[in-house]
Amino acid sequence: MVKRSLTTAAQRHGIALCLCCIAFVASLGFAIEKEPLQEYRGRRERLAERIKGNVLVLRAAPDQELVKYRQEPNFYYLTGFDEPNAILLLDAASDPPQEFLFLPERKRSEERWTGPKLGPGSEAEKRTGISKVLSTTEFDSTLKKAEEQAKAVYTLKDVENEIAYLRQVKSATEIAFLEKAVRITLKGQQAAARAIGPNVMEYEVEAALEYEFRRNGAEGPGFPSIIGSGPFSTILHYDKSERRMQAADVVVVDIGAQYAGYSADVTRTFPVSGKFSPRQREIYQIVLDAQKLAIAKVKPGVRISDLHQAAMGHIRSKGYEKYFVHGTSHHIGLEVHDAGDVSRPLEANMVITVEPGIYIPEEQIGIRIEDDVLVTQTGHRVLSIFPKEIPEIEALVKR
Ligand SMILES: [Mn+2]
Repeated sequence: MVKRSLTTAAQRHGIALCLCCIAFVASLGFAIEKEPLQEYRGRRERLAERIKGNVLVLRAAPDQELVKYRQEPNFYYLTGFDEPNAILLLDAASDPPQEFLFLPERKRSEERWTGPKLGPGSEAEKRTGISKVLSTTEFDSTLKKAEEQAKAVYTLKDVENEIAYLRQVKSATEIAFLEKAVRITLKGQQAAARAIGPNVMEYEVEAALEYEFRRNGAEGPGFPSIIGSGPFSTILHYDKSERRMQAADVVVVDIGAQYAGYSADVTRTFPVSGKFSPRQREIYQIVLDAQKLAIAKVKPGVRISDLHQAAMGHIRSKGYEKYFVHGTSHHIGLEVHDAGDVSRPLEANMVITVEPGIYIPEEQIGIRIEDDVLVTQTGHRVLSIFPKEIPEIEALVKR
């Protein structure tokens, strides 16, 4: 029984302090890792430079009930702010440019459902590093004032390419987040290999690897896990995981953990029995050699189309051109198929996948091998160091 009447003022004070502590911990201690605030500020400054004379209005993703909140990636990239219904106003018509973040006023009754939110004011200014954090009720009048001297008012659509250009080259912290996402993904691959076997359901493999994701601190999969065996090994984005694996199958495991908002993307193809058939080995080796040729090409100045030509050239020379039906590379980052112009030559600190594949539906053989590769000043560094030679892959399944 709660003896409310016996609570002294001092105790009430203590309880209030205690609740404050919980709120404090909830808002700081358990938040996902962020980059240093000056990193986000630097991006806003670079963007302001690119849209000089104009005003930009960017809106955060709205809240949805019973759906895990995901901030709009461009908004997150510029602010590191992951709560709904905020508005960023970048006034690049002023000299120097000014920036405002507008937040809804806190509503204590709603916070019973949502947990504490950041409201306008000095605490938000400190936590976001944005110099003015005002109430959303002040947005209209602030915009009106900024508009007076601006050439145009831009929205996300107008600046998407500008932001994508910045997003393609990763900061040191972004690379660290991606490395962590990759490390967790590799634990998932290991768990997948352990779980694979004849008569096992694909969803058991999915459960085993996603368990590793979460218990190692990932937010979850960055995209629906692909565990495709037998005929489904040839379906590129099969994500149902409903099939019972058969001893003669290969199984494509294309997965990526998301850490601090950043998603890895690593694929291995395993023989369900622990041993490839001669025909599966033959195809596997072609894909592996093609992948190695493409990875060897990665360095600043090279284009993704050059990597594709390297992989495709090898696959074509073996007569399987028509079975290689997708691109070889894409950028990864806040989105697993990250934003940006794919024809832009590679630069240091970009992170891409290299993932050729051969898919022969009439033989129910699909093989894809995918690694995540950091472009360095002089060449590249493979982030996803994980077995991929035939004997190694077989040994992983046999355990
Ligand atoms: Mn991929």
